[in-house]
Amino acid sequence: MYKVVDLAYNYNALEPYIDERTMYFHYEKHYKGYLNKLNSILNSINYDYKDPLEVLVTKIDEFPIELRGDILFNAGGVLNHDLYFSELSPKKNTMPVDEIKKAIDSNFGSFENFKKKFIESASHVVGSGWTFLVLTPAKKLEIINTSNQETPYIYGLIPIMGIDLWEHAYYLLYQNRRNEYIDNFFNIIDFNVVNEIYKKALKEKTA
Ligand code: MN3
Repeated sequence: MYKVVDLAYNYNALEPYIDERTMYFHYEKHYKGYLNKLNSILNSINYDYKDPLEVLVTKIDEFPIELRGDILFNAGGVLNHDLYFSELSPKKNTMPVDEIKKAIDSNFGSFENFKKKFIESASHVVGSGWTFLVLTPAKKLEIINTSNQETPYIYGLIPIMGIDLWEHAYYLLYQNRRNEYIDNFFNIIDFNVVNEIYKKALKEKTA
């Protein structure tokens, strides 16, 4: 079975930017919901869990056609939330460091320019979806939006950082003020973690 990634901080640790109730429901109910649903579908077909999840989603045509949509949705939900909950922290490492700093500067000109583009992209998501910073097979950084729980891995892109733009991620605290949630994301993103994810991604072979 695929496993939950532990939360490295308390539900209230990201306040005032994300409140305790939102974190509790988001992690305990939404995230674990995707994971439990995915495992239950895969158990129903006696899947052997041979591949890491980011590989499974690239082999979706090996699964029964009637299950592919639900598998992709829930696997994407798990992958996206594994990233989201790991990349956030109350530690205030909110400025790019080391390799990710160099890469952001060379791909976007400056952190300020990157941040502006990321926020602008996020503001264009309609309905439920995500904005991601991804590493392309050519080792470039790009910003993309995806719908629902679509994971960048299905396009051969490795997600480096991502913001959850589903209402369940912000509505209890922000209601309709999604732009405030997007701006505040930059007060709780941990670039030490993003840097480690980036360095790991550089070593991986993309699809
Ligand atoms: Mn979510």
